[in-house]
Order: sequence, then structure tokens, then C-alpha cells
Amino acid sequence: ETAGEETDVSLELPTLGLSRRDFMKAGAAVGAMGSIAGCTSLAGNDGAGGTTTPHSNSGDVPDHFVPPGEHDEYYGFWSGGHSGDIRIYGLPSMRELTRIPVFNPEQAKGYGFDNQTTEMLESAGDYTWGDSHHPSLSETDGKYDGKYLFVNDKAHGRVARVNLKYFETDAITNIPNVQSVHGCCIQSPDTEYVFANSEFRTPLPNDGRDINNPDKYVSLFTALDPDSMEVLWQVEVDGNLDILDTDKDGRWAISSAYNDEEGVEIEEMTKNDRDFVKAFDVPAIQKAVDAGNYKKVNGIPVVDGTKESSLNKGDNPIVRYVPTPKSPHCVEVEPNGKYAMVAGKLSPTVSIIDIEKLGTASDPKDTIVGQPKLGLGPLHTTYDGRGHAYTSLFIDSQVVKWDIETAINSPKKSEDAILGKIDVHYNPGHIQAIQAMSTEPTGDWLVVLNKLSKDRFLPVGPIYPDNDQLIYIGNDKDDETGGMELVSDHPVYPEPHDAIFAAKDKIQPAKTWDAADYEGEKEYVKESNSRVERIDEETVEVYTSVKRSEYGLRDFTVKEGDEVTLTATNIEGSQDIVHGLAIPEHNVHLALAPQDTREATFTADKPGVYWIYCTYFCSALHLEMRSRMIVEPR
Ligand code: CUK
Ligand code: CUA
Repeated sequence: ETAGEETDVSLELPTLGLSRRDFMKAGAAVGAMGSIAGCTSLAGNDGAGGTTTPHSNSGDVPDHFVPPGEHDEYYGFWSGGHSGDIRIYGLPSMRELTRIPVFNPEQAKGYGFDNQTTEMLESAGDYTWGDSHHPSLSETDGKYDGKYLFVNDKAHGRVARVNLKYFETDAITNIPNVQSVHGCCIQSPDTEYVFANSEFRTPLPNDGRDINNPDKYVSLFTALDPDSMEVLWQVEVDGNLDILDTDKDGRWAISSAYNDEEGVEIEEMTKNDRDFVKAFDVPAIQKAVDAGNYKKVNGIPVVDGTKESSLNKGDNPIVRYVPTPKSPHCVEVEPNGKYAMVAGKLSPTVSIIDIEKLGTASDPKDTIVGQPKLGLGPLHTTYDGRGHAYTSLFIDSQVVKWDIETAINSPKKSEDAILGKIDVHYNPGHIQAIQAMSTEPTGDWLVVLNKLSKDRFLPVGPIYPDNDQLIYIGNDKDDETGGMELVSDHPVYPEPHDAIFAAKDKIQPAKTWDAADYEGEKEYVKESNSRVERIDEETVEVYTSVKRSEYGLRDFTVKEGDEVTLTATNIEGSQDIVHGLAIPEHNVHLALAPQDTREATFTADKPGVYWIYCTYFCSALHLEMRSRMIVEPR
């Protein structure tokens, strides 16, 4: 049994899903399970596409079950990992609401099938997959403003932007000089920059030079303009960069980093006991750029932020190197912007950086004001806004809740800071509480993204789902878990790394398209204006409206070998009436939301008759909703 000990537990308690410890603790309450308040369904079906774990022994957890027809309180934006997408969930139900394709062409939404998205993917490197890890919501005044979500592509060194009016990716930047982007976040509090960490060290530029000189490989911190999505500048540093977060005042961007040894083999990378967190003084870097203090590589200003750089020698270094135990993983700044937590990964500690001291301490190591020992494999930390931090323990398969000020004030006794631990299933990576990345944490729900599910679900073959678990954190209690209560389990398709949550009123998606948003780039095709225009011997433009249950053109004729550009507008005004436009044997599919226009260019290279049909079931006459493309032989 690969699941080891835990397998036994779940075999004993197949429907409860409680750990042995929870079971003991719950004691008599288990016998009275049927009466647990707030627990709507003990049969394991919460209607959420997941299994329900009954709440443990307390009756004061609000209901996570959202009745039919009612809405969730919160939006959750999950990265899809190497699926390349963003998934949208409602919380607390954890129902998946939709997905937004980002780095992956995706046919249901026609993404990578119409000209606009195809051209965007092509000009961003023409890759057909990506590895999305860190979603970051745009902010105004430290609060989510609902405009954009940014996310990195670890696989190809890119950053994408999702427009939250249309829940659609509207820009992807392929960042020069870097191979892989890992850490990615906006600058708080006003989204003046988007930052991206390159994780892998490579020659600069990576064009065949310095292949055998690993000491010349570099890692870069990149700043992008959130509006134009252009790269503004980069900073070269020592070691590999990893995860990233910013303070709440627009000054510091703080990166975890490993491999200060600058080795290429694992043994070399982990030789030393110390690594250095990099704290980037953003205004100081901007000043250096404005003063022309950089070299240009592939058109991008690259500022020298290495330890030896003259820009780091004076009183106002542009990058501070803060020593931590080796190979730390996360950086997460707490909602007040006072402290940044850097989790140990290989060390059982979390290092607490006092952000104000980054600007004042003469020795960077004095910025670390606490280093509580929390458990094995600490990876990520989140917050409830009541002074508590929650850290995932990858190796221990637990979440530990701890008190930040106590950890700082009792540096010798870490136990004093620990408020409780709860078992999770299994091997958690990111952990995220509602709005914890902004200045407005709500402190009620927390999701822990477990990498392994082992025995938690029906077996589905050798590639298992992950397991996202919902934990209620609204009760501070003096018990074993510090009041944390495991509420539900949710299988997820591989492999989200991170998530970010916003109250529902922060996000205001459009119900239909507004043609003003694409006017000038595309023609809104009215029914009366549906037509075929021959441009030259080999080029044809076809324009058609689309509505229930007909295309503006019942048929159209082109010649074998013609390059056809088809423009289609869904002229419906009613929300939720989406139409598709599929052309068999031509790999053409448009998904058309109401008032949206899309274009597809293709070659009609096979003479014959092709039945164009609608892919979205839109009316009783959906199956009859057709047009014919007639391709005449030359
Ligand atoms: S990383 Cu995945 S568990 Cu890419 Cu945010 Cu830490
Ligand atoms: Cu239009 Cu189905």
C-alpha cells in the first residue's frame, strides 16, 4: 500500500474521512453525528463535485453547503499548473464554476481557435502548453479591484493577464532573457508593476555562449507594466530566485531564493547551510534605470543587483541579501504589511522578516526578528487578519496555526507560538485564506492544496487527482487544532499550485460582450450585412451574423484553395445564449458569447460540401442551426 499508515485509517472510517486523531477527539460526538449543526449531508454528496467530510465535533461552523439556486460568498481563482489554465471556484461550496484557458488552446471556449487568441498565443512563443502557478489579483489601495488577474508560466518564462470583465486572457508576454518564471505578483498597493522571478539560471543572453560556464549563468527579477504588459527592466542577482511577494507600501519586493552556491547539480545546490532572500528596493531600482545605470540585453535594461554590484555597495543598496536557512520556499507578506514569512522547506522554521528593518538595519540579518520551529517541510503561509499565521507542512501533512507576535517575542520557545495543528491529506503545498494576499483578510475559510490524495477518493488509474481541503478558521479555540475544522475534500485535476480568493462583490463580470470593447478591430456583423466578399483570386472574406437558430448566411461558396477569413457576430442580446460555429474537417471552431464577434482564417483546400453547425445547445432548433460551406473545385 503506497498510502502507508493513512490507508488503515481511511479503511476504518471510510465515510467519515476523519483522521484517527480526530476520531479519538470527536469521541461520543461521532455517535451523534446526525445532529451536527450545519452538516447538511452525511451521505458524502454535497452537490459540489466533491466528497463531504462532516465537520468535527463543534456546531459553530457556518454551512459550507450552498443550496440550489443560491450563490457562493467568494470567488476562488486557482492556477491549473501544467494544465496551463485558471479555474474558478465558488467558496465555500468549492463548486467549479468555469475555467479560463491561459497558456493552453482550449476548444470549449474557442481559445486558440479564433484569430485574435491564436495570434496572441503565437506571438507569445507559439507554445501549446504552459505551467501556471501563481495567480495575483490587481489591487487599488491594497484592495482587490476586480480588473485583472496575472499569472506566470513556469515552463516558458511568460506572464499572462486575464481580463476580469470578460474572464478571458487578453495578453501574454514572453519575457526576454529568462527561461522560466516562477514567483509572480503585482506590486501592492496600487498595481504599478507586475513582477516575475526567473527560477532557472541561464547564460545572458542564452544564445550559445557560456554554456560550460555555470558561474556566468544568471537569474533575473523582471518588472512589467500592468497596462501595456511590456517588460520595463530586469535585475540580475546571485543564486536562483523562487517565490515572490511585495510589501503594502510600494517599496519592497521580496523573493525567496536558493542555490546561493550557484551549482548545477543538486549536491552543489544544497551544499551550504545558508541561502539569501532578495529584497528588491523598487524605487531605488527605478532610479538606477532612469539614470541609465544598466546594460541592454535583447532590448531590455538589465541592472546589476549582484552582491558585488556597485549599486549594492553604498548606503542605499538596490537589493538586500537576507540570510536564511538553506533552500527556503515561500514568501508571503501578512495583511498589515509588517512582516514577510519565509518558509524553510528543508528547515523546520519560518523566518520572520521585519519589512521596515529592510530599509534601516545595517546588517541584513538583523531584519529577521523571529524564526519559530513549526514542523517538517514548511512551504507556504496564509493569514486570518487576527494576528495568526497558518503554515503548510509538506512532510508532516499538517497545517500549523501560530501566533505571529508570540513567535517574535518568545524567540527561544517556538512551542509558545504554536496554537494548534490539523492533519491534511496529504502533503500540502500552497495554503490560502480568503483575501489574505490583500489588506482585507476575512478570516473565515482557508483552502489547503494537497499534492497527494492517495486513498481519499475512488481510484481513477495511476494519475491521481490532487485533494483541495476546505478548513474553517473562524473559531479561535484552545484545543488541539487551535479551532481549525476540516470541512470538505475536493478532488482536482492536475495540478493547481496556488489560489487566490475575493469576495463576490469585488468581481463584476460582464453578462454579455460590449461591442465598443472591440470596435475598430473587428466588424460587428449585422444580419443585414451578412455577405461574401472576394478580395482577390485566392482570398475571400465571409461575414455572418449568428442568432437562434440561424446563421445570417444559409450558405456561402468559395473556391478550392481559397484563404477564407470568416467573421461572425452573435447578435443576441440575452445573457447565456452562446452559439458556436464549427466547420467540419477544417479545424474551425468559434465560441460566440452574446454581442461578441470572432474571426477565423483557414484554407478551403478540399472541394465539397461542409455543414457548419452550432456547438452550444442554444434552442429547441439547435440541431437544425446550420449553414453550408460549398467549396467549388478550381
Ligand atoms: S510553488 Cu507549487 S507548492 Cu510553484 Cu507556489 Cu510552492
Ligand atoms: Cu446556436 Cu446551438
